[in-house]
Amino acid sequence: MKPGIEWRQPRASAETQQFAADLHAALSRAPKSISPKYFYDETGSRLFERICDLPEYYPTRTELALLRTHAADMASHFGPRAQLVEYGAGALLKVRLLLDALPRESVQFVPVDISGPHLLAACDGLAGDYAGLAIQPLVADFTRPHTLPQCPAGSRRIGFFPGSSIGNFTPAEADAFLRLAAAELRGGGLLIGIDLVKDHDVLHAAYNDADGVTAAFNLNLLERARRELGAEFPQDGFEHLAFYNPAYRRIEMHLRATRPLDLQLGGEIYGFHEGETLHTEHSHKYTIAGFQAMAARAGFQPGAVWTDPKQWFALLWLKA
Ligand code: AVI
Repeated sequence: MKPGIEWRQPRASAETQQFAADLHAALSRAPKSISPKYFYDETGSRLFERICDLPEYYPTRTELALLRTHAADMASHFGPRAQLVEYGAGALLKVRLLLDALPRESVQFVPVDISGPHLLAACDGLAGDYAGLAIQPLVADFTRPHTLPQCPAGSRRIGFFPGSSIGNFTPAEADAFLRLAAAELRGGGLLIGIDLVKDHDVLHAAYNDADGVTAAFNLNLLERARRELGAEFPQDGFEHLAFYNPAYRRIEMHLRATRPLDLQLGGEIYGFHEGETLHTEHSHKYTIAGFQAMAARAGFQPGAVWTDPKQWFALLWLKA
């Protein structure tokens, strides 16, 4: 290094700093638990895409089939012109099925996602395939107060929240999101995907696939901490645990210590006893009536419901 040139440690991104702070907090509380949003780094997002294609993981396939079959019927609830707001937009694949059912000039599409680079790349792809579609991406955390682009004159604001991602919220977070959405969609409505209560074996298999992709997805959270934050813990110190908790109607995912061990993070040491877990995700399953009641408390009026013959998944129209 040349004399006089100071070498500085590159500054961690804001997201990495937040991950570090949240992981310290997660490991300090009893029982230990962290937000599932930290699953989704590059590796985690790729693993999630693989999960969506697994034979055991029915939600993606079932929701796509519902959208393919009923998109025109769903779109008929939107009114003649729509500002279509997709919450947590991601790869923008499912919305294409809705867009295909709408006259292009009648829609302004507003995908909202916290990850700017991914959102803009997905918008480029969409713009290439849907020439003439008005797209106004918004980089924001949609669970927090944000300002949507003004709704074009004569249009209704329609929300789209597929994937049963709401199931990963705590009940308080789900309620807060629905209230926020009901307020900003007033006069329009929300089309939302929810995963339904069903046979426990089907649920268990969906989160314990034979190829271990869900296990890798879960374990990646701590591997990410190793890569990004320099966390240290024994290589085979944790194992994937996923089970249905009927009292809360949710799948719980945990990382379970295989033996007594220490996890070192930024100068702190966090002890785990054998079998102790870090709770990484809950995935709530709903009844249609139960979800509609929750939505009604938040300010929506329940409307049409589309579900598959086995009633494993549903898309709900909620009038705001
Ligand atoms: C994104 N979310 C709706 C998925 C779910 O089913 O709760 C995340 C997931 N976790 C394990 N497998 C898939």
